[in-house]
Amino acid sequence: MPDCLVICNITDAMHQRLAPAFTLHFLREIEDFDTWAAEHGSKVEAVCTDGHLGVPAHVLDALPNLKVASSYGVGYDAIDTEACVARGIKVSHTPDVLNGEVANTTLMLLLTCLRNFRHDEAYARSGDWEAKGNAPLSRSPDGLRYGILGMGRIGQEIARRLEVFGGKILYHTRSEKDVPYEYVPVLKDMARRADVLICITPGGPATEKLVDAAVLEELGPNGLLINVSRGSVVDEAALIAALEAGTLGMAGLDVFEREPHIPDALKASDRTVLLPHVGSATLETRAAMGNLTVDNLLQWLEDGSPKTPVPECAHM
Ligand code: NAP
Ligand code: 8YV
Repeated sequence: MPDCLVICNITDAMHQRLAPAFTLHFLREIEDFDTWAAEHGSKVEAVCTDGHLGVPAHVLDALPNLKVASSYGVGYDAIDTEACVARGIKVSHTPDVLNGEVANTTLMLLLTCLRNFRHDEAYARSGDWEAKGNAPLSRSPDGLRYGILGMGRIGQEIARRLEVFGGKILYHTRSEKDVPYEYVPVLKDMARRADVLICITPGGPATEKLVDAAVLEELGPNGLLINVSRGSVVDEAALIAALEAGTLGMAGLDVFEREPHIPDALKASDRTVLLPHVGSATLETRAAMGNLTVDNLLQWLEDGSPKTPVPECAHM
């Protein structure tokens, strides 16, 4: 049986399917990685990881015969695909099975912000309703202008759900898509025209700080930023400054620059709703992602090709 290094936490279901096919090594159980790698590193042909941990450079370097890296998540910015392709390592991820769930999370985050449910829940629970009267009014999602940054698998699922609000849906990507929404070639222009800006691009250098101080300024004092992509896509310092100055209305965030760290300024602000990167985190969706992560490794065992390689590895 080939050896597989498991970098991330895996579920029992994943473990049960992997154990008969691979000799499993768990990174979290290895006390001294260098000593372990000197003895076992050359035997390892597969790794199982996730979108947060990726494959750290020192791990990649210590596995000279690595052939496949299966990641439990769709975003793979934590994996150096260029280095993997150069070494002939096939990288796979879990597209599509989480589209609906991440879109659901996005809408819930958006509605929680607009309708001020964080405040209202505390108001009801604390007895303030009885003591002080009705809670303040909030904003309707109906008829707003929604700007979506990223119109891929998940962006399109978010757009479809937003249609029920009967507003205008704009999007910005590098290339125009075949979708029934208005393409806006310049991000700043879209931010100026939108009430809500939703980020759902991949992370990595190509999207780093795409949402900067200038974009946030265009979104404006009544604007709402929703980030469910990666923390790196938004300039967090500029976001904090805009929220503190009141030049941006509000932010709903599922992702952060240095996860799991969340800056105190974002935690203290009453203009934020914060989630601990739970876009896909339901039992059902994580089971589907876990199955696909394992399918990728098992299919690689069978015919040398994972089922859902990342685009950079599709030709290999
Ligand atoms: P996808 O199908 O590859 O779509 C990505 C979209 O982003 C495409 O429309 C792409 O269009 C656009 N894009 C890429 N680079 C861009 C750039 N520099 N400027 C503007 N647009 C750009 O990916 P997906 O499956 O929808 O997933 C998107 C991302 O969501 C993942 O990579 C991950 O980071 C994030 N995610 C987060 C969670 C969570 O739990 N919060 C869960 C799942 C996924 P162009 O190529 O034409 O630019
Ligand atoms: C996961 C995600 O939380 O799929 C992604 O890109 O961000 C989330 O679904 C993450 O990958 C950890 O596995």
